[in-house]
Amino acid sequence: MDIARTPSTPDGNPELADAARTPQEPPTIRREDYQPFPWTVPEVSLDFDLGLEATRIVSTLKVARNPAAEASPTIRLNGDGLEVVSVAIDGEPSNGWTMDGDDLLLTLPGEAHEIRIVTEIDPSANTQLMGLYASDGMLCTQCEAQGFRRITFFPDRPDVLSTYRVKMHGDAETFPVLLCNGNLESTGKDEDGTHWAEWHDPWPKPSYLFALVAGQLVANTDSFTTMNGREVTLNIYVRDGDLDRTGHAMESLKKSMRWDEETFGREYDLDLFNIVAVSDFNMGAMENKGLNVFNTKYVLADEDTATDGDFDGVEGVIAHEYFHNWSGNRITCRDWFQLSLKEGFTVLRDQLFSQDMGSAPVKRIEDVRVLRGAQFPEDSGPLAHPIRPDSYREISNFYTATVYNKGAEVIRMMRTMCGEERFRKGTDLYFDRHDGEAATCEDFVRAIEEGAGLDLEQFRRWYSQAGTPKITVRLEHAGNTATLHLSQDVPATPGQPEKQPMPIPLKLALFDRESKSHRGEELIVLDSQEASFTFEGFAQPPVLSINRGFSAPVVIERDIAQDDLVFLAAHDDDPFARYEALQDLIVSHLKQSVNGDLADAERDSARTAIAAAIRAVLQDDALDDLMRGELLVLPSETYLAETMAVADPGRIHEERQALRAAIGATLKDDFSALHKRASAVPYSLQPEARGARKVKTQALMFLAAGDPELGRAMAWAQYEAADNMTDRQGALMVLTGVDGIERTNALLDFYNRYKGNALVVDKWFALQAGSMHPNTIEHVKALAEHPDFTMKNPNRVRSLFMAFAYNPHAFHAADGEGYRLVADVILALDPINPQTAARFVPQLGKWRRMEPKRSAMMKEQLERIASAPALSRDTYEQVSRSLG
Ligand code: 0A1
Ligand code: ZN
Repeated sequence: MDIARTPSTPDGNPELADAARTPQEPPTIRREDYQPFPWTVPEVSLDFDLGLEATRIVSTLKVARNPAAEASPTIRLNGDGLEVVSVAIDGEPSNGWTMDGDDLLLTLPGEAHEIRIVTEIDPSANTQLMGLYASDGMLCTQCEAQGFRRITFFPDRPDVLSTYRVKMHGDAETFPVLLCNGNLESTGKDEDGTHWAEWHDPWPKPSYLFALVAGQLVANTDSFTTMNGREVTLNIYVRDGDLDRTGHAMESLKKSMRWDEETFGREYDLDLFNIVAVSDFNMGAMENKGLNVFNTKYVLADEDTATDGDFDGVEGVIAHEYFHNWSGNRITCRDWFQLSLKEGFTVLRDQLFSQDMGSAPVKRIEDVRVLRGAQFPEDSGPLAHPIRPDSYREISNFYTATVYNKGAEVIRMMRTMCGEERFRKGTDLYFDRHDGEAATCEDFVRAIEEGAGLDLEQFRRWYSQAGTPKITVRLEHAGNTATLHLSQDVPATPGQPEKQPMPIPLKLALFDRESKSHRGEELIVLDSQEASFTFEGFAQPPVLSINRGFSAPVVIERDIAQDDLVFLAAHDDDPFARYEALQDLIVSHLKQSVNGDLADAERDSARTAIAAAIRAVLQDDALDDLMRGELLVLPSETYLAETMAVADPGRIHEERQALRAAIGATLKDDFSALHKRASAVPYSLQPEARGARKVKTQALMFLAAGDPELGRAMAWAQYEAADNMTDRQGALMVLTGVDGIERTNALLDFYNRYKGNALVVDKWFALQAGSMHPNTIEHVKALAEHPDFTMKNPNRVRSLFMAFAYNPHAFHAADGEGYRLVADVILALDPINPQTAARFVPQLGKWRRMEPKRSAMMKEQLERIASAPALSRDTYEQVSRSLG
């Protein structure tokens, strides 16, 4: 069955016809235009006759007029690429329907009716992976945000909540396992080799939380007893052969369930919780009620195939999706502008969980690194938007680091201002007051305000204003008084030329230079454009440690001496502030050297100071290796570019590499000793062993930069000795950056060793595309022709091309070849998977902040994409905003 809704394109290209083509400008949806839906749909019953190439859906909707909305006799049921097979109203076949674009319109005379609609779709032709699609011989769904309308006609908006009864029929051999939301009520066999299962979900939900899975799957089954004694069966479904890699996911799930009870008082509410891993998935995972669907990447892990980072990814994403059961499912969003209501809050919840499961300071630093690497550039570029956007053309484009990660930071600030206990009172009130509702960000803020007893009047600006505030900090000292002068500037962003001051909670401490201690941490809130704060009793000028724990998601511009940064890098008792001091030391040096502001002697002395600070980190016995490893991470090229008004990626790359080489050469003995010590620690998942693995590869990177010959030999030795993926991948990462027989041999060995394992083959592609090797572009072009490469699998596309697009030295090649390549990828991928294609656009969208030559070449590629004949709504929106 064809799911095309537009006629074939003139050249007859079926792929172009298949995806959501937009011959003209797609409309803009505005937050201010929200209207409640005129009808309620209390009950939905779906009957699926499943087939990989043809699935027939009979949908029966009980509808009634919505007393809370303006009455309308017309009901608009959204569709996307659907054709009507038949419609019946109150049991009578009806021809009284019309189409408006993709939507089905019906006129209903009475107060309540029953609508029955039959549709038929071809899941195997669904390359967008939205709606019902075939993946690896099984059927699965993805309905957030607007995928349900690709299955059947429905008011596909999050404020229409219904209970679902679903009957699934399918061939018993092709689909031995039949899963849906809620509880399994009955099963049966038919004589023709088909069987069926009937599921009922008692919790009213919006259509985006609907899910169905059918296929050949096996389960890791376990159970969890909730705080009130409810016994919950837990299943993690995977392909046969993957079962022995599900243990970590199951442990993570049980930990998440316990933690949400203990920390937020949230208990699970069904007798069954199912997770299914699928290999074709646009995102990380999806929180469908009682049936979470996961990208295999966030389920499967064992020591041979997953790195320590992968293990953390599994734990964090399992927790995130599970936590959505309350922050997302029990309380959902009124409309998609409120996305951060569920995503910002759930990211905060998963971050706090991971902090509690491992090292809290290390987790905080990692989260800030993600924010700075992904969200800060978004907030300072053409795609900047508030955490609660005001308009969109395609909602898929707003699953962003701003909505997710800055959204989490905004709620974290509330928590910082009122403290954990009062914050819990606020969230209790929120969950209590809005349970079962489709709520707004304003509802959340009001609940925290009332429950926690916090005045958030001015704080609401964090929801409406985009842009990262810049705080200028100057500390003055006279007599016994230290005076802190602060000012804030919230930069103009698209559509928001003028900004109001935001409340900025800043944790700070003033250090005494002699005793290397302070009198206690204070929290101040800067809520005006400028303010001064005085601190008495300082006979000597203290050293200021500010934005401790990254208490506010802002840029700090501090007027501070290099010696004071060295002091903080060695003595600050706040791990984040210590990390920050070392980063600042390095960033300020690299900015000067990139600009060519340094004479040779100045450069040498700065490098010496940095090397000394790093040696102190290597020698500090009070540090654990996990934290040591964090402190050794050099600021990324992307972050460095972000700190500059106009960036020259070529110079940034050269100077950063030169600094790494200088540190590696100066500290060769220290790093060699560290590598040796760390290599002696046997494999385990305990923090000490994980820390050892982290510093081992860090040491290798510095050594290889300082002495490539030695680095190559050590990396090869680490590769050969590896008994786990963390060490093996770390060594291979270093080897991919340098020429030589070791590189060739290691890449060949790695591929042959893991060629049947898609997730590890993804790593093989990503390591080469993300490599420091000067010929990375040629390697990527050759890899695109590799038999294992396909544009149809998002993980594979990301492993090759996303890794390339986010590899600054390769993407920003001086001749513009990287930009051409990424534009080609966007154009080729757009007809297949527009959501994934559009995710490449922001890299080219950085053109305004690049040096003139690169800027012009990036813009030219955006214009080339813009002029393509039939772009998807997704790509159209991102390209036009990027050029606008
Ligand atoms: N709600 C999910 C994210 C998600 C969004 C859209 C998707 O469609 C392709 C898939 C997943 C989460 O936050 O985990
Ligand atoms: Zn989420």
